[in-house]
Amino acid sequence: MRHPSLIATIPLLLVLATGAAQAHAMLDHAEPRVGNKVASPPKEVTLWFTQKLEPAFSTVTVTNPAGERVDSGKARVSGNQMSIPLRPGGAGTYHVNWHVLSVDTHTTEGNFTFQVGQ
Ligand SMILES: [Cu+2]
Repeated sequence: MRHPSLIATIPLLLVLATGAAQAHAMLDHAEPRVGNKVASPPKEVTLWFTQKLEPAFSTVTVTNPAGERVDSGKARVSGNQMSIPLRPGGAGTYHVNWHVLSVDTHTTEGNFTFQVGQ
């Protein structure tokens, strides 16, 4: 009966795999800062990640308070940094959605908001 010891090994492997997964590119910080309020609409949004990104498979979209896309559609990726120009979109809550492929070949995605107004 060797099965019980084999089964006992599987949870350990899962724990090790999860530990490795934490090396994925996660959002480290952003400008405008996550959840923050800025006085006027920013000209671009910049995101910094915990790992270098693959430019061809990393995207970010930004919508204004009316739900309209205000990003240029063309993100610039340099190392662990991704920026995208914005056109003005009024006051209120902006939504940023990002989807990136890191150099370790894992994809991650997430979103955050920032506020524009006085
Ligand atoms: Cu990873």
